[in-house]
Amino acid sequence: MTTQIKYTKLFINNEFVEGVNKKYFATINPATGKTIVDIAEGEKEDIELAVEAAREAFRRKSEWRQLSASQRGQLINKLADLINENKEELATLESLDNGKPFQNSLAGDIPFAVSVLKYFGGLADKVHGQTLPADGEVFSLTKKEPVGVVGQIIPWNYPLAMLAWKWGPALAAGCTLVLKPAEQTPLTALFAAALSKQAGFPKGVINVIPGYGPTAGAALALHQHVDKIAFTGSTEVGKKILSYSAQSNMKNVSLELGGKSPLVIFDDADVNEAAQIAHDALFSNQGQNCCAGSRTFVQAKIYDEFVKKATELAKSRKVGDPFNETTQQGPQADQPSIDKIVDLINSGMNEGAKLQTGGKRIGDVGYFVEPTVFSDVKDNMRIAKEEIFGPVQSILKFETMEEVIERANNTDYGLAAGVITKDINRALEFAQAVRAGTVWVNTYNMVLPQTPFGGYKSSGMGRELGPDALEEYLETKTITIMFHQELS
Ligand code: TXE
Repeated sequence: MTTQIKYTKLFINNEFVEGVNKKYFATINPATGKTIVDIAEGEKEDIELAVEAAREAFRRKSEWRQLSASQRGQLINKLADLINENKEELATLESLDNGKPFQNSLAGDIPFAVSVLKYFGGLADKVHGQTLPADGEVFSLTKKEPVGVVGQIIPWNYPLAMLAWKWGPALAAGCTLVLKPAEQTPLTALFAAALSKQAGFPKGVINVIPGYGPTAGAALALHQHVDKIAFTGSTEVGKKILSYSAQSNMKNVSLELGGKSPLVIFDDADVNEAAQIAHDALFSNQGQNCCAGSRTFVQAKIYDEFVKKATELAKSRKVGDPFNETTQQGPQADQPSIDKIVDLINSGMNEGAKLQTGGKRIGDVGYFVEPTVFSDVKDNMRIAKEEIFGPVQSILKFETMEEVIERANNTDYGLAAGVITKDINRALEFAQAVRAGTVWVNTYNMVLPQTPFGGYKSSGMGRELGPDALEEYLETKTITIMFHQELS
């Protein structure tokens, strides 16, 4: 697939510019391992310039600050429309850079980004405070205000969708922002930056600095003049982000981190349907999904039949060129991902899980892995505890509700969970007992613009999407006015 790459530089103040240190880094096509194009590398000095631009754009009485809330909403909607108009090109860039099947980018990631931006465009003029029955001769009210200059650091698994999750609520709230895309996947973020200028966002409101985590990312999270940092990525780096906040200016932090989400299948479920849901829950997006159903718990009575179906589904999964229409699974994101996945597969075999299918890297061109299924997985095995972030399904057996609730919750993570059953009481009992930010019943991976998404425990803090996401970008100001009532 050849496509012209139009945007390769840093985006500051509505202009594409070279980095201060004139450095470049290669963005790689994971299907071939070859360089797509060299991208300008942002470092601390560039973060300084971008934050300065965002601060200027946030200044009192700036063009951005003088827009009405509904005008901000219209700009966000305009950006969403432009993304939609350019969906073929954006989907091509996304699949080239990330490796996900083109059809998934075109029918999934890009429209999802559009609908998320539209949702927040619509919310922009529905942000309001309260009047409060405060004690004394006062009239008290609250006002919601933008938190200020926001730093946003995103991963490579859903590059444009993650951007929309971050930009939508920040812009609706009235913030200005500096985004650092993942070093593996900067292309669609730079294209979106160009579209934001076309949509009419004033200069400095949106800035995009491609670069590496420990340099550009850390400089953003450590910056004294960044009022809030929003991060999606590994739990390990999430911990660093919290400490960067503490080391600098105590900026607000929201984190969307890893998971080891349980999907529980009771024995009254239709086995074929359940196996398909569980397959999609794990294998979609090459298994690179923070809420992947990566612990498949199946009740004893249907366990053997389920394992058989799950194995058949994995065996029939078509792996290959992301631009081939029949491809269901493209390459993994990069070499470190492959190394981690292969290491965890080997640990599963060494620790005694039963390999039903897959288990190896495919060839040595690009980063492809066989769809892999393990049965007889035990809770203490690494494949049941660690986030694999690859096409590896781990199937565990359980007997009772009490047992499965305890085992499902026996993890440091708490991002999502699922339950499949025809019995509403079972579904509700599990949904209430599981410690996770999202619970799906008889479905999985239904992440929607309108519904809050985020983690319990080490899966993060704060919520994205839905009305809750706006709160992450707002401060509450209380105004109390003294007044004396005339007594008649
Ligand atoms: O993540 P990182 P990686 C998990 C998943 C995956 C593992 C490693 O298990 O296998 O993390 O992936 C930036 N200061 N998830 O290494 O390093 C980095 O440049 C500031 C789950 O890609 O966390 C990128 O933009 N920023 C996850 C972003 O953080 C730093 C999605 C994510 O990279 C930084 C991705 C630093 N010191 C991975 N170091 C999910 N929740 O969906 C790195 N970054």
